[in-house]
Amino acid sequence: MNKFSRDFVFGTGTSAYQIEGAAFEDGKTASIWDTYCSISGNVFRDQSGDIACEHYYRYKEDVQLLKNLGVDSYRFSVSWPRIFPERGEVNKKGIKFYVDLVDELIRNNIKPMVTLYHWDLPQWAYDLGGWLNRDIAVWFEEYARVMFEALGEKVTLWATHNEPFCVSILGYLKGLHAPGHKDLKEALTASHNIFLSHGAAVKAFRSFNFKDSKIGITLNLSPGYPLEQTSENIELAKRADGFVDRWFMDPLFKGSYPVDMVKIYESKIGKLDFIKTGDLEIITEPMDFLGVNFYARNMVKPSQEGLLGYVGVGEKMPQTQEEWDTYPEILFKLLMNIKNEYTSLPIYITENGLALEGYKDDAGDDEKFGTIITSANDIDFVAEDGRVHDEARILYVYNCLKQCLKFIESGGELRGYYLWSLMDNFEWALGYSKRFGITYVNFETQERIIKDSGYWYKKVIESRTLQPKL
Ligand code: IFM
Repeated sequence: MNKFSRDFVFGTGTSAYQIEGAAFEDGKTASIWDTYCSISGNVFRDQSGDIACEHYYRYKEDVQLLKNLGVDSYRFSVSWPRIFPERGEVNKKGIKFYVDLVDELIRNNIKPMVTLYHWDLPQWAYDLGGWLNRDIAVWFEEYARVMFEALGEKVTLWATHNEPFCVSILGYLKGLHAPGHKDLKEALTASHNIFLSHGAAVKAFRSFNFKDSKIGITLNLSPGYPLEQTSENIELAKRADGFVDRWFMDPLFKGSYPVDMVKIYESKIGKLDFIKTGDLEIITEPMDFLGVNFYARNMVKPSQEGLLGYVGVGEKMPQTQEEWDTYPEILFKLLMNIKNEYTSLPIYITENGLALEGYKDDAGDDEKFGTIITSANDIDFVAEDGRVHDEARILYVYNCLKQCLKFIESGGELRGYYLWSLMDNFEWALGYSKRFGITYVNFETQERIIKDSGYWYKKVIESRTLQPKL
């Protein structure tokens, strides 16, 4: 089979903090990312999402871009502090922005997919304990209800959260994302409270009795692989899988945390006493779909330098400019594993894409955030013909989409694919040094230029067939 059906959903995605800009407009208050970016040294060249792609002002132009690309659906997120600038205080202007955006999408025949939480926690919520305070499930439910009320069934797909792994592990254990903490117990507490808030929001959603709208969650999954086929390596790969994937899949679909990981974590931080009786029932509130974000696999080798006895290795594999071990073939196995081990729910690939270097200058020299530019093809830039020739991105996405077709052919319920990202944007701690877009953004002028990958994707969507080149 080499053809996607007409009802397969092709889309692209973005998130609020990464594209909107207008950081303090129309009543919006700070999120933890505004605060994190304001501290020198946290982000590449001390950049921020203050202006980003100015999507808040240019959303109509961006909807035309989506229309031009021919996508069926657009995935974006809502900025919680735009809606609730303070605890218990709803901001009508913030709601209006998303109502206008959704209406504009629908007028242009594009189905909206909305993520409620894509990392920009209101600063007020952080000041009250953030994801470490169980009460956050109540605040999140309150916020979710306001959005369900405002947008309701105009939104085809709702996702409660994007990548709880990143929020908890990168934000609370590794100190790489806001709020920049480094504490294992905090990270596990945060992930648990994220799940509680997810369950509460799904339950609230059901009370609206929407007929044409579905709800789920988006997880980033990155299967663990041993560098060598020794029993030690294999055991550690299982552990890596437990750390990144199973810790997040098991509670949602099996109603329990993986026993091997509980044992390891308890040996480090004592009883996981933040898990209370009845919590897993809240967390397993039935959903309608699973969103999977896939970028790379997680190949490991033993090392005492790693918290769990291993470190990740990617050197031998083709890499993106994020230094990720991209390996499209793994996507099929990952999807089959979800189907066989976890759930028969419909799956959407809610993110997949490739980062290329964002600067032609000496960005690669940056000590903390830079990577080494290896060839001209690894940089996204506007060539003399006015185009952006990003063949590497086309090839990567082509290979991933082939894996999607293979899964569908094997009876898998894959309903859609959202390419990350609609346009170049603020790549968190890496600032603007990496570009993920299928549209190039000139951050000086805000000009948008569809890249070759964008034209290629348009052809795929129109024809429903795959070609490795434009
Ligand atoms: O840009 C991010 C996105 O916000 C979440 N998933 C991974 C992307 C690339 O790093």
